[in-house]
Amino acid sequence: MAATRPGIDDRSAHFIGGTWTAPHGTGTIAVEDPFTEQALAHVPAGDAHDVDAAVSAARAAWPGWAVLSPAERSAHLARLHEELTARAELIATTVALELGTPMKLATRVQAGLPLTVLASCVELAAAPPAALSIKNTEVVREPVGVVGAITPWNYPLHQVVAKVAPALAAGCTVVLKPSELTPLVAYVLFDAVAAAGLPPGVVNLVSGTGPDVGAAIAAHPGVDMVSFTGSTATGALISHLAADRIARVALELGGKSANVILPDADLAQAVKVGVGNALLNSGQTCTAWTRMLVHRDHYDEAVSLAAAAMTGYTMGDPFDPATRVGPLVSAGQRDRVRGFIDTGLAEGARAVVGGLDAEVPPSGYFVAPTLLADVSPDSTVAQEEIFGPVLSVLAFDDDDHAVQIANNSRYGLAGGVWSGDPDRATAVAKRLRTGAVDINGGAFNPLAPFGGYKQSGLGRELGHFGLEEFMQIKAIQR
Ligand code: TXE
Repeated sequence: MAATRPGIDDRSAHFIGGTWTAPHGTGTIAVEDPFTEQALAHVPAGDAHDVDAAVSAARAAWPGWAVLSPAERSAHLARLHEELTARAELIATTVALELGTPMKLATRVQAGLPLTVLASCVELAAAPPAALSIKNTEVVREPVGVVGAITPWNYPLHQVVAKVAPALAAGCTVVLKPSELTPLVAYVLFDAVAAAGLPPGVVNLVSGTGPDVGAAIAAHPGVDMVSFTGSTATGALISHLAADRIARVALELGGKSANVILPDADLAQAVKVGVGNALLNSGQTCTAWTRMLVHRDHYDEAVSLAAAAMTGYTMGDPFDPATRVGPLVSAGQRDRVRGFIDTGLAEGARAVVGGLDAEVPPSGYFVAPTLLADVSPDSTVAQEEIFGPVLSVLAFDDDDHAVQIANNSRYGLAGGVWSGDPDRATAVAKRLRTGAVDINGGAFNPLAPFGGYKQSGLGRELGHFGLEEFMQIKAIQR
């Protein structure tokens, strides 16, 4: 029996200066449901005029927002948290519809994570970093100003909240452009913004494409800082636009994380968690452990364990409770991922599970969970961010070799280390050139800094470090 699927309304306005505002032009964007492959709803295709209006509103609101006390800004964010919490179920269904995340995961992560992060920003806003005295100098922090936030589709509300909430907490005002593939959940956030009564202009939404609206935000002289999450190629483009006027940029980009399973680890547990991590959100996760590194002596056993674990990940309708893997976000993303699998096989990898001929549901942009063995560290599938349900298993000979393979990447976002010996695990973790490492599975901490080394980005999000990205440092000499 087919699962019941809720409907969703069209949206016809941007949110500028505290009110729903008609777009300058008449163009619209059809948002697709990646499971039904049908249009779900329409949103405005904004342009540079809309961006101008939103930046003016944010600039006008900034002085009043910046002079509020930390307690006042925290109280505003607490009201927003209440309003967003009241919409938790709507957030989960909206993301299940526009992205295809299975409902259980949509509830726990797509709705749960942004609420946790927003709650952490209520606290951060109330207690900003204290002034520091250095001899005759008082060092104080001030908000950067107007922030342009450009976000992707894979965790469409989390990525928005991880920018908007700390920016507001720091005393900045914001112009947001969500991904045109998944803009509908951002509209749920702005319903909450309107209901919470945030001062007009403090946070603004302009819906549209990257080249039309994103680029106009990144190039706008009234935007003091651009905070971007997305592909490394688009991140570089945005940096160039911002560089022309020396605007600050924060970039959260791609990843190719290694999950290093040392020979003294609990292999069954490490492989099971590793497979789950790689398949989370159909593999559309920047921190995904897409390279499983296993000691050569345990390689065959690890591949069999991973294969057994992977066959339990059932594909299907995100609204069917039995579904553990949803479709990819778009036909383009599905084709891109299939292209990588094709290249991987051509370069000598072996598909132990899944692959290009595996059966997938008749409707929806599915790629079957795929386990690639005999993957060489320099091959395309071991180097490029695939952003789909594809896990590669690689062999190493000793700890040094594992570290060398793990660091053989232009990315440096995250990683995992598994070992029965805490000192050995920590020693390896410290040698990985990445912004984060989880030992034996770790646990998510919303106050821990998040960000990348190398081409995975610039700056940090979340917690105290994330808050400080949105602040200037001033020295007052006496
Ligand atoms: O990302 P884009 P795409 C990676 C992942 C994925 C690949 C392509 O590997 O397969 O990127 O995804 C806006 N000026 N990640 O093409 O283009 C765009 O509208 C200004 C990793 O969807 O980077 C959207 O809001 N903005 C990643 C945002 O950039 C522009 C998450 C991201 O889209 C623009 C997503 C332009 N010229 C993809 N062009 C992660 N780090 O989590 C596009 N945009």
